[in-house]
Amino acid sequence: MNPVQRMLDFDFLCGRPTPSVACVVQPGSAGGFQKVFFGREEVAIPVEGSVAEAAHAFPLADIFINFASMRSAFQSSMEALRQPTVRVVAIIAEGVPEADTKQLIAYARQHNKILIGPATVGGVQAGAFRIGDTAGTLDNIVACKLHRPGSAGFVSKSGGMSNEMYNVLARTTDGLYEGIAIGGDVFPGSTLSDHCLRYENIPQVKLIVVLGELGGTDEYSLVDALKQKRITKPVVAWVSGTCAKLFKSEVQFGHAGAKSGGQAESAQAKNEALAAAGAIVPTSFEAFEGTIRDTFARMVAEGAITPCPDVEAPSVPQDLEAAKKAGKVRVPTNVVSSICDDRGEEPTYHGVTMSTLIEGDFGVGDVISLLWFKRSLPKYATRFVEMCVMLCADHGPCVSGAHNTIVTSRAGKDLVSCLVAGLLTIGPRFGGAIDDAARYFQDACDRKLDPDEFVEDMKKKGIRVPGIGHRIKSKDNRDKRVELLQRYARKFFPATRYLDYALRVEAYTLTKAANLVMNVDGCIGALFLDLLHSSSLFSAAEIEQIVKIGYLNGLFVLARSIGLIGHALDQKRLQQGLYRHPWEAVLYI
Ligand code: Q5B
Repeated sequence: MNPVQRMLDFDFLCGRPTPSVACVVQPGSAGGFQKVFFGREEVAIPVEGSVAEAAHAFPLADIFINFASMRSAFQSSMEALRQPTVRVVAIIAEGVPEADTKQLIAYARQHNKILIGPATVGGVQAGAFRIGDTAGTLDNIVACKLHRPGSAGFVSKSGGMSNEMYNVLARTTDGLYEGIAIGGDVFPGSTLSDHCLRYENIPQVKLIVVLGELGGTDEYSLVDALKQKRITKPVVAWVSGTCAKLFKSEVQFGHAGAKSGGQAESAQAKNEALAAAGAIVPTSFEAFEGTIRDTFARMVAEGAITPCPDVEAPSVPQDLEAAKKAGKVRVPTNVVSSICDDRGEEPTYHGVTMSTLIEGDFGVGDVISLLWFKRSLPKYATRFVEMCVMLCADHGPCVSGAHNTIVTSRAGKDLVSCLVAGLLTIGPRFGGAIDDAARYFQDACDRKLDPDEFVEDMKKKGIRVPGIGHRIKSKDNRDKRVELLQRYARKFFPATRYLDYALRVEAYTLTKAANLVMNVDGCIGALFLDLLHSSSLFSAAEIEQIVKIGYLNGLFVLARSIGLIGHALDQKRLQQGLYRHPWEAVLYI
């Protein structure tokens, strides 16, 4: 889940009236927005294209949280520090080069700005604002009472230990007011003492808790501040890493800066110095919790702290995905699909894997069988499907579809528009008569109507027999495609009952006019009926459904798309200009 959502969830828990995130900076994506939930409502957080644009558009936003990678964190952080409206920059990335961090630190100090990180989870002001993922899950936040302010100011290097300590503070005090993890780099943007000095000036912070670690000399600045009375509030502090002395050689702990160096950098030396300067230092990490509890209790008893009251946190609605995963809700699906599955390791077409199709002896006919008919068809059938696709791929530039595609291409339109312009001409007269041919031939043949009876019956109804007639093909100029399909079917199909019937219809229509031949649509329609009925692979109900819902025009659409794409590209390749129909080809009436 994205960090903006997590920050807004925290805001909602705190009872903020508005989200703490003003905008998201995404270089090159200005003008958009990111959809996130604020409690139960969805809100749109604006996306700005640069830090400068964001600062200009949102002058009240004074904290810049940088989630950029270590490679780009420096540049964007520097840009943020340069904005007059930006007061604090937090860098989450680990591995930012030390030289870059030093430059950022120098600039921030010169311009009185606060740099948190790099390599930090950030920080949290209880009841007000959190940086990114600080303090973890919403359940943890409520358990640690971070949805409302307490009296403790906390600072540590480690983000993980901060989470641990927020829990400790919730159990031992009235909770956290503000907590910062400065990050474990050798050169943190701000130091433990920087934040302690800030806490000294925040009236709501009554007690300061510090968790340092071995390595570096940061804790000595705190020692100095305590000695110089620049920090007067009670400081309970522990420097972890006392176990380092048990190792014979130098030890490097989790953080880049956490390594046992000289004696002064040891946890023991720093704990001793802090205690000597007036900090309340326990005898061990185990005793840290008790020391905090005792100090807080004493301050309450002395009247230095009036514990902040507990507040019940509102419940943040669970995200659907998380609730689904946890089995808490059931959600109806939006779509039902039964022909393929792309969720597994490899996509399948009706259960057949891509590898099977590619590595076996399969072709487009098999793909159509699986995706359209939801079964594997025998070789003679898939070959027939492929023949239909091959034979109908194109029929010259003058047919309706190709003409439309050509005109569209010459009008400068894109490939998809050209293709669609051509496809949209496919219908009852042009290419889209296969389904109707199958329907009428099947009905007439099954009712054992004499072909002449059928044709005359259609005439009475004013319906042209689908699959019969052609603009240029005729009795003496036969359509080669129809001949090829027939020849194939007679050789490989178990039966050709419907083809035979269609030919008897043709014999009758040819007595009326020479161009009333069985055309390619009629031939495919009749032969598909033969395939469906004679292959024993389809039940009667399935055949009825195939014919009823209209599978067969799909073959022409699929095939002719190949040719139409060819025509669209051809026109572009030939750099043909805008087409204008000649006046003389139009009868003006
Ligand atoms: N008459 C195809 O007509 C066409 C009749 C008929 C009874 C008929 C016409 C028709 C049914 C739809 C059909 C697919 C419009 C065709 C294709 C793909 C293509 C295309 C390509 C490719 C042609 C003259 C006289 C009239 C009509 C009568 C005509 N058809 N009677 N049943 N089917 N067929 N479409 O030439 O007495 O004078 O009024 O609608 O199957 O699209 O290559 O071009 O691959 O791209 O314009 O092959 O047959 O004839 O309309 O002037 O009619 O014949 O009633 O009689 P024509 P019309 P009358 S394959």
